[in-house]
Amino acid sequence: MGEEPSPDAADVLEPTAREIRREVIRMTYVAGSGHPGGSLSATDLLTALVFRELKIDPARPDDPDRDRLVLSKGHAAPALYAALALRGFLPREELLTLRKLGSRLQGHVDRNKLPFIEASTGCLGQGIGMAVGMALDARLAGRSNRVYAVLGDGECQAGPTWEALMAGGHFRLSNLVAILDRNGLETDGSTESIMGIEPIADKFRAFRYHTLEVDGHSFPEILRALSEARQWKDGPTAIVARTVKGKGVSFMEGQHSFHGKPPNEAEAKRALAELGAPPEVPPR
Ligand SMILES: Cc1ncc(C[n+]2csc(CCOP(=O)(O)OP(=O)(O)O)c2C)c(N)n1
Ligand SMILES: [Mg+2]
Repeated sequence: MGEEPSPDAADVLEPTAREIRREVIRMTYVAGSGHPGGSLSATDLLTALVFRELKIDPARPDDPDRDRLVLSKGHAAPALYAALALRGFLPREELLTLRKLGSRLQGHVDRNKLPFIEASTGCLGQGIGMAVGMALDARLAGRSNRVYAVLGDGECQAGPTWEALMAGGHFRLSNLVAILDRNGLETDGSTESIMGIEPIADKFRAFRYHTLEVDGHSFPEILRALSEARQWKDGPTAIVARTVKGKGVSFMEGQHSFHGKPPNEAEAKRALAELGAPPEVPPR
């Protein structure tokens, strides 16, 4: 149902995603804290959104008709900051101020600090509720903008998520897309060993979401699903994106230990080399 993405979509987006991943490594290394694992798993999803799907314009951050993105898993802030910087919403040099006192780049996204951060998140389980409110608001105001929420799979263990999702289904919010970063891991291990969320796609379906499952690192699959969501008029869409925590850095992939731990100097240099950059880290 979704239109085929242009054949060059991956060729264009992959170098951008790689650049975002490099920035995630540099930022968390210099900050000495932060969440590289869940930033790297969400990078391709955020790249597809920020560079292709969303109707947003750095020159008009307050445009009421802009699409809204809610990073419900707000700890993946480094990936969103890097994507927004590369898209022209903030100076690239500012990225290295992540988590510094007085910086606009807080450890979790803050809507009062930066353009196009639509909701302050980080307290898991709250973002989808705000996204549902934004989608309802758009409908009531007669605007055609769309609302996208990116959730974590550990986050889905938080109860408010389900009340909000239920409202989205009940009100048949076809302008709402919930995207699940299904990396299988949370802070201390696998979601299924801590508090299982499967069968997660069936749960979304039961909550009246048109539910699609994709490889969250395949741009053609992500873009096709987003296109299908745009065409689906009979309620909200959920996209379950299978991802790898730490994607792109061999020693972080599939490791929950890098959930909230930055790379040390040697690790950062190795990660940058794997991501095709000179193995040089900025001064701390
Ligand atoms: C309400 C709440 N409880 C606990 C935390 C601490 N916390 C931060 S990230 C995280 C794990 C989230 O796992 P997941 O959603 O799977 O994130 P991802 O794997 O995408 O990084 C937890 C428990 C929090 N931010 N908010
Ligand atoms: Mg997870």
